[in-house]
Amino acid sequence: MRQDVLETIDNTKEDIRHDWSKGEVKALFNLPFNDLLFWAHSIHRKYHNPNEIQISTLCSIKTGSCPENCSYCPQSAHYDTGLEKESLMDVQAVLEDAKKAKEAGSTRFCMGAAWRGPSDRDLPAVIEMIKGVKALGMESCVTLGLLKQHQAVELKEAGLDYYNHNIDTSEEFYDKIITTRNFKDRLDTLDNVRNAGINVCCGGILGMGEGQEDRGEMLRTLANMDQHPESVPINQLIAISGTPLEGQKTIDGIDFVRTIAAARVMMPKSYVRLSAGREEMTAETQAMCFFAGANSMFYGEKLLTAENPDPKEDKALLAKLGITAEQ
Ligand code: SAM
Ligand code: DTB
Ligand code: SF4
Repeated sequence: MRQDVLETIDNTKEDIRHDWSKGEVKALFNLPFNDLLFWAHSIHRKYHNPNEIQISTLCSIKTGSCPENCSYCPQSAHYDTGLEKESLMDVQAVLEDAKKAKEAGSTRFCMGAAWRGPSDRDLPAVIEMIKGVKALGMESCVTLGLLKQHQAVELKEAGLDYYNHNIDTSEEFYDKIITTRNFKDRLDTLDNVRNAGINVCCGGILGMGEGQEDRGEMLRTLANMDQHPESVPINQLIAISGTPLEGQKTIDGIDFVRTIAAARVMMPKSYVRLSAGREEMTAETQAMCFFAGANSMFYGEKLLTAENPDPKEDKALLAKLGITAEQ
């Protein structure tokens, strides 16, 4: 590492750390782009195969009419986004989608529900879905909103592998985006998930009008947890018509890649997922994200309700880059 880089950041420390200071993270983001990319890619190669990525597929098991007011979300009942609301999907229909995802090469099936949190009477059906996905030989993931401790334990007993629950942004910026719950509510759920022994999937969204410092602080919250989230989804905002963020300008591609690189440096062993927003990204930006340390993505025509790139195009992109899907 170049001497002037060493002067701003003590990278003689261990790679896996939980004590990032605000100043260190700022300095990391302020590194010349090539220095940051070189560092991130070196860490990436040390802990992962740089030519392999993990593939997940999403399924919206309960769509729309969510009581929360997340400013980015098409599923919030607070905004008119023209989305058809639906009741909880039938277990068999979910498992048919999971089977198709497996046949297409996906190893993890992630089921999302537009709830503030599940009610105890919703859980038995979700548990059947988790068991069915496991029986297909896939990893299971659910994202159901705020979760109580006893609910997390029930999901673990059902065999759940991952729970997705994003902090979305920095604590400082949080109330500019959501006011129906606070940052601490999210952290409490993450504790409940961790205590139940479920793998944590937690990340955020870039391009909501936050600054570079907010991006750094979001990653600092994740990296300073006692255990890093096993999976860190980084979404680029999809500005949905009807939501308060509909007019938001797309984040600069270099700033996006910079954040992926910082996530890789700060959480060396985690899977960093290039998540929502790939539809609007060039192939070059995505390639740079993979170089910077992204090693997972959502595959399939749809995310939860929004469009994802055509699977054929994704296959062609990965083939062009010589990247294969992890089995
Ligand atoms: N209701 C649950 C919750 O909020 O945890 C689960 C589903 S929610 C749709 C999952 C995540 O999707 C959000 O935390 C957010 O990070 C991401 N997301 C939602 N809408 C998005 C958008 N328009 N652009 C980018 N990411 C989005
Ligand atoms: C995550 O971080 N991104 C995914 C998943 N976790 C659940 C969801 C993206 C949703 C994008 C908007 C939509 O499809 O409705
Ligand atoms: Fe509801 Fe989740 Fe959308 Fe927020 S992000 S409105 S909690 S579905």
